[in-house]
Amino acid sequence: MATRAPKASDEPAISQADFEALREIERRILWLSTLIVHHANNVRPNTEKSKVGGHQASSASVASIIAALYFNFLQAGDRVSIKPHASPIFHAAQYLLGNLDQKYLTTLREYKGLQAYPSRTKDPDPVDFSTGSVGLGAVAPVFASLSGEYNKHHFGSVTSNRFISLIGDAELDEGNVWETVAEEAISGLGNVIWIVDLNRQSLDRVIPGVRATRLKALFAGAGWRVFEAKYGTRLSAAMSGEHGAALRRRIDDMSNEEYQALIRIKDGAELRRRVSDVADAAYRKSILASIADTSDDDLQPLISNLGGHDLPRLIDVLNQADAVHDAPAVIFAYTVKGWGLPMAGDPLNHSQLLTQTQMDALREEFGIAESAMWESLPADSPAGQLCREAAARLKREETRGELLDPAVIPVTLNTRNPGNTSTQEALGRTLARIADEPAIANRVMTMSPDVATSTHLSGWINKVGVFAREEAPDYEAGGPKLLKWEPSPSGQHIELGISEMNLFMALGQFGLSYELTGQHLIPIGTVYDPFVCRGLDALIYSLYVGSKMIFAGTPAGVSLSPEGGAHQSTVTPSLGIELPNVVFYEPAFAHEVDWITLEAMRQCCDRANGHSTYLRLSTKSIDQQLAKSVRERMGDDLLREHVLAGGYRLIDHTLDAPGLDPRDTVQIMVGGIMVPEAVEAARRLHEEGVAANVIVVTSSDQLFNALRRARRAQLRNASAELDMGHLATLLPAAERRAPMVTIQDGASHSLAFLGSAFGVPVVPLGVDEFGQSASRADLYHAVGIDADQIVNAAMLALELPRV
Ligand SMILES: Cc1ncc(C[n+]2csc(CCOP(=O)(O)OP(=O)(O)O)c2C)c(N)n1
Ligand SMILES: [Mg+2]
Repeated sequence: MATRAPKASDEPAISQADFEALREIERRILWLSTLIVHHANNVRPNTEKSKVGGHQASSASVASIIAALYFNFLQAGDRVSIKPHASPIFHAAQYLLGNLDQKYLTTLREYKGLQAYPSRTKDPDPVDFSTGSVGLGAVAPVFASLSGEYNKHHFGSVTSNRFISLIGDAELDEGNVWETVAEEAISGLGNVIWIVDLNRQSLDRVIPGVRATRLKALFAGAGWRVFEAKYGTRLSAAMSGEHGAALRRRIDDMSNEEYQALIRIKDGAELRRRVSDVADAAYRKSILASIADTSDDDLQPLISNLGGHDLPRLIDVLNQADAVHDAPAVIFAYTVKGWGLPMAGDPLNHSQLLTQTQMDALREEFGIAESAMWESLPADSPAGQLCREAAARLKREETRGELLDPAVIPVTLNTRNPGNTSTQEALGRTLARIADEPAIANRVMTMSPDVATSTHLSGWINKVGVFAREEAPDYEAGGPKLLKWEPSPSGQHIELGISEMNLFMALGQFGLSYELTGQHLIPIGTVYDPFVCRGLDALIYSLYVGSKMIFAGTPAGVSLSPEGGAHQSTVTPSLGIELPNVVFYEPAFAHEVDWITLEAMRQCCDRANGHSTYLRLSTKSIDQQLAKSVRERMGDDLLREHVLAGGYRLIDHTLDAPGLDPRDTVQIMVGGIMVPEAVEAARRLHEEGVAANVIVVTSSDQLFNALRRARRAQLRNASAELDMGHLATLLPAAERRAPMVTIQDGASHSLAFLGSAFGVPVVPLGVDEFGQSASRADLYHAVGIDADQIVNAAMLALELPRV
């Protein structure tokens, strides 16, 4: 890892010449970021007349930090997350580095232009981490660093170096930030540096009180190393003078609100009065003495001289943080929101924009000709030279490790399962089988937020071990153990604390480790299905950034009967359908779990077009014999294709109860583990003379996609032949007028769309109320998904008018 020794504190962090060039860059990115936003809002034609937005003040706040990072501190291999509202100034820096064509500078927030917030999938320049939902982008690099550590231990080399987050101070309000800070699994990561842009302002207000001290203590308490760039060189000098201690005490003790008001007072005499406005006469005298040598004109720049805008101070503190190798580091960089702009420090500056007159004045102040206002720095200037040097230093020429070849992943592992088993147990057995196949197992790793054993990962963990950067002593050695918990650098399971947010952030970053660290991993996570919602924002984030991962939500639904409403998920099937970049499966039988898991792994190998996979599983034991006849009838190859495409016909009345009147056909469409009840209902319906079919919906998501694709194709070309894809296979032409009953251990809404494919009535059964503790039979009866009610629903469906 390329790290540099910290400079001795009496040695300047950079030479005077570099400092001046860096100052020039700082001013140019401040100008360009302000202009990018100005152009988007006030110059570009806007036919809708609605606000475009963009954040001049938030960008200005980090002008110095961005300059210090990109044009001095960063090295190739560093991965950086930039706070959402600094997008304009990030792009300005990328432009000076030659990574962004000038034509994009006028496209902020335009279709296919610069995104509102940095986006790794949609921006034209290299963005390492997407940000936007505050708090999430901030922590992503920590989990990316963990994946880098994992990969170093497993594969030897990585393409990543350090993981850096530039975050807004109000991001520290988000609970997910503290879930990460306190996570045991990330302690000891020595290549993580967070820089908090401490401008004491959020969107609406100046953040009350003197919070920084408390925040620093929270980080330190969690084992992070804390640094600060608090006062700039000038203010530090004034505070170190003969009466300086009084000035330091006065500023240190004042609330954020008061400080923020002071730095906006341009009238020197008034500012002097306010700074020295303390009750104690001796104290007041000392404060006045400490600023006696500062003229009125110079007083405001002195009082607002903060470390977060002092380039040498910033570089020095970055180097100090870099020298920490055994813990993550955080730097509190004190800044002014709107720094250098007329709105500096204004509590309401979050969305404020400079007027054209203010823009002209700023351009003149920076000495930029109107004709050159979009220009980069002159190539022959020291600043231009520094840009070139930085660009050369940051150039990425990365050799990645090998991607797992999907061809080596078999279509089945023929995992052996008992006659009665659950889908959750089946996943555990499939993983244990994968562990026996080194060619595919070496890229697979698992993680779980303290529910590894209760989600059946023990068999896998016993074979592959638990990951830790250092071997841990085994205090339980010798005793009989069902689970071997022996952390070592070769382990392939990471256990997280009970934070579903951390699980999905970690899965997301491990699922991007090929791009971020150069080594391919297939991360598989397990989480109790209701708590998918607990980590949902992080899950959405991870899918949005293009991660390829697998997770099992298990156990799911009211089938987890005695556990009660808090543990019974109902809305997750809809999430599975609606979320992009992930395919949702709800299998019924053990062999389906085997097939889906292997297919999910193959999808993780396709970095461009693959997707993540969500398996919604259960602890409900299912008689595997129920699938015997369909396996014989279809053969496993064809059945597997159908399972992956979204469903298959388990019971076909023409085969299972020949002779029934096809005009009395009803389709029982059953999601996952409600199969036994659907089969029982179909048997009874056959006895009543009803031609019931049972169609197992293994993926409502795939079937909805088939419908959606068909309709989109029709929209494009109304005369083209209708292609309902797998839905057409499941519902052959002769049966397309038959009504449907849909059953799901989850909200009934998520399967109700099936009737719309060919326009038939649907009676949707599912769980549309909060659950409670009870036996499975009692609950099924109470919510209306037992065999009796499926039969009733089928009878009703047959009576409903058909158009
Ligand atoms: C999860 C989430 N909630 C709310 C917002 C709306 N929002 C945008 S910026 C902001 C305040 C950001 O303040 P800070 O992080 O201090 O950044 P600054 O603008 O000071 O640079 C808020 C609440 C958001 N982007 N994400
Ligand atoms: Mg802020």
